Amino acid sequence: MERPKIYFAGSIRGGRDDAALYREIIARCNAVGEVLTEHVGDLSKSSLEGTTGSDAAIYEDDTRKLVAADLVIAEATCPSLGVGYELAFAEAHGVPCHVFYDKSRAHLSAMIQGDPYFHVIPYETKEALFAALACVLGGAS
Ligand code: 6IA
Repeated sequence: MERPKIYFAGSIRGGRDDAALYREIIARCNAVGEVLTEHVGDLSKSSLEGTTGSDAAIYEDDTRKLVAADLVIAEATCPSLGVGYELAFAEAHGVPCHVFYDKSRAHLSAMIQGDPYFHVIPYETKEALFAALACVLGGAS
């Protein structure tokens, strides 16, 4: 695949504690492909932006991008209803999903961990995360 379209999923209204980490993951994804969801790593955006009537537009836009994506990279340490929904939606449309989470900080939902469709990648250090991400991206490009 020449420049894969990558849908990055990370918590927004579920909590923005890991937004800086999302930005770093997105930067690495952008080095090999086209990230369709750069806003997820935008530290200047509040989690409540878009609450005044545009949620339907967000849903339409994100589901359209998911169907067009070659793969999903999710960072799921911070629990997020939206990320869980996106993963199930991607599975329903046959889009490969790689789900990273920091096992020293979180227990991943059984609904993700227990679904053999998902490539779940637990990590404990940023170095381990980025090494595993490089393997995934190397296989996708
Ligand atoms: O339930 P959550 O809000 O934590 O869900 C996060 C996931 O849903 C992310 O992976 C996004 O792809 C998607 N999502 C949630 N809110 C937005 C959004 N809000 N814009 C685009 N995708 C969204 C407005 C902009 C925002 C950066 C503040």
